[in-house]
Amino acid sequence: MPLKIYLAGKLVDEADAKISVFDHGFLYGDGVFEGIRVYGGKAFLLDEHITRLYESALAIRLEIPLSKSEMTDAVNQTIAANDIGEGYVRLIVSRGAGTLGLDIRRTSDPQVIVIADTITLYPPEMYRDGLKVITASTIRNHAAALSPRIKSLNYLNNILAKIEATDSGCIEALMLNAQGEVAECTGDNIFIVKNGILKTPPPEAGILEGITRAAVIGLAKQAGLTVEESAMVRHDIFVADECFLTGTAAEVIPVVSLDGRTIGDGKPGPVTKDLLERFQELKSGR
Ligand code: PXG
Repeated sequence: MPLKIYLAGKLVDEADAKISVFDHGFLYGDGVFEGIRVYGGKAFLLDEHITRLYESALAIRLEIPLSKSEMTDAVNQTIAANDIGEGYVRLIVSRGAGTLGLDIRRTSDPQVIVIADTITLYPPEMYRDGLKVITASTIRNHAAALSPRIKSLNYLNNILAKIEATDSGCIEALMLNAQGEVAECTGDNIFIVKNGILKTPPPEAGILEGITRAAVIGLAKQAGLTVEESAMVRHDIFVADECFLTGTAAEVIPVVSLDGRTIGDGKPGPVTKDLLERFQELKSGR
C-alpha cells in the first residue's frame, strides 16, 4: 500500500509528495528533523521530540508554521492514516523554496513533512552478542561551527564517519570531539559502566542530546544507579566494564569491542541487560 505523506497541511499519496528543487533543505541542508518510534500505534516520547524539533528550529532561526499542538496532531494523523502499529516517523521542517543564495530572507513557505512507515530493525543477534565499534577519523562537528545539539538536515559529518564504520564492517563508529574526547556515535549516544557507575559524555562534549539517552538516564536513576555526565576519552571505554549505545533506531544496544580492544568480558554486561529490559518495559507502557 502506498504511504500517505503529510505535506503542506494535507495527507497526500507518496507519489504526489513532492517539494521544490529550490527548497533550501535540498539545496543547503537548511532545515531540521526528528526520527520518532511508534510502539503500539503510539509515537514514543513525542513531546520530547517535538520540544527538540522546535529548539533545533530556534537555533537555526527557522520559524515553524505550525504550533506544537498542531505538529503533534500532524504526527498522530499520519500514523493513523497509515495504520502504523510498530514503526517509525520522520518529521522534517525545511526552510522552503528560495533563490539560489544563502539568504534566508529570500525563502518562503517552510515545509513541514511527516512520513510514517515501518522500520527495519537491527538483527536480534546484535542485541544478544553486542556490537564491535571502531573510532572514526572524522571528528564530530565543532560546537562553535555547527552545534551537534541541532538535529539539522545536514548529516554529512555523521555520514562520513558512518562510511568509515561500514568500510570496517561495523554498523556504528565512535566520534571524538576536537579535544579528542569521546562525543557520540554517528546516530547513537554512548554509555559505559565502570565500578557500578553509569557514565556518559555531557552535552558540552558536543553531542546530540538524545531522547533515548535521557530516558535511559532516568531508568538508571530509578534503578538506583549513580549516573555521571563527565568528559571521557577512548581509554575509559577500553577499560570499562560495560558499554552500550542508545538511540531511537537502536534503542539500547551493547558494545563489546572498540578498535579491536575487548570491553569487559566481551559479552553484554548485567547493567546493560537490566537497562535494556527496563527500556523494553518503558516502551511497552508497563
Ligand atoms: N546522536 C546522533 C548524532 C543522532 O543522530 C542520536 C544521537 C540518538 O538520539 P535519539 O534522540 O534518537 O535517542 C541520534 C539520533 C536515522 C535516525 O534515520 C537517526 C537518529 C534517530 C532516528 C533515526 O538515521 N539519530
